[in-house]
Amino acid sequence: MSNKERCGYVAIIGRPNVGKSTLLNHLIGQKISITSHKPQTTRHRLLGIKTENECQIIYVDTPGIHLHQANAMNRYLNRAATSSIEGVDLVVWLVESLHWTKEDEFVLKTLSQYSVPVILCVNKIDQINDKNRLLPYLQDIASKYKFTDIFPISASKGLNLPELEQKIIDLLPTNIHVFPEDQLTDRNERFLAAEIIREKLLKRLNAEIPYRLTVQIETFTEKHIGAIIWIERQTQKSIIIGAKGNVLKAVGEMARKDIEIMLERKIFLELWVKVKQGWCDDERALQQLGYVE
Ligand SMILES: Nc1nc2c(ncn2[C@@H]2O[C@H](COP(=O)(O)OP(=O)(O)OP(=O)(O)O)[C@@H](O)[C@H]2O)c(=O)[nH]1
Ligand SMILES: [Mg+2]
Repeated sequence: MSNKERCGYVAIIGRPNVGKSTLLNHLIGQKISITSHKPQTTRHRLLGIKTENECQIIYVDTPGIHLHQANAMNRYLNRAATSSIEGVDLVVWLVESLHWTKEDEFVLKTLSQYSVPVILCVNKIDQINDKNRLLPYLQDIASKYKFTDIFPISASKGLNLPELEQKIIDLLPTNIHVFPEDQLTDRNERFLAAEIIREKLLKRLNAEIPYRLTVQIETFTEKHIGAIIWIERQTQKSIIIGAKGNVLKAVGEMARKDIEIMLERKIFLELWVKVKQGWCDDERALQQLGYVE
């Protein structure tokens, strides 16, 4: 090991929809984690790795920590998020500017059970018209915890992200690199393809349905990817397929284009919709469908 080599794990934590995955993608400089305007988009812990010169930052994207733990899936999401805090070198905690909620309070309570340093990022500052409102908000949050630092940022616009990254680099421990320098994530193409399909379903479908489905890759060859969209009830099927199959067709086309960009080759994408009764609240079904820590 070169004596200057540095490496550390940085967990990105926060309630759903605050912009964690958007931040991870921007910091890595490539889209790895799916994003959407709906809460509970991220369901699995996922690493985004950035190696530059002597420094390797291993970002950990996590599901949003939330209060309403209605079913086994919700509990899995919270477990996956909170267990990601254990053993990391640093936490980046995201909140949304001017929107403090009970879930943020819950995240704060969770974080205070660990002794890990926490950088607070107040995201979506691009949305604030009256910038004078930001300072009192920052002062109020700053008084809640002993933060290592506080950054007002915009994850989607890239505001203050170089400064945030520099701070993270400054805090990295001396360590040998865990991953080869060209590796961007710990997840394979099969996983990422399933996520891309789920992202398009989140974009295309309204209300509750996206929370009640999951995507499982059945076939993954050079030219052909086949995936099952598992739903909870027969009645959800017609919504996902749409009139004359238009919804499923649109989802398939959008997903195929993104998967082709990721794989850098043409593929044939086939989607099926199948029912697995009540899978969201069934621990065994969850495990079978890849929700394993
Ligand atoms: N205006 C604005 N929107 C943002 C910013 N960062 C993220 N968003 C939007 O916020 C929404 C949620 O972003 P995600 O990155 O999916 O949020 P998340 O925290 O990963 O959400 P979960 O995975 O559900 O916990 C998306 O519509 C993003 O485009 C930002 O800096 N400014
Ligand atoms: Mg996310």
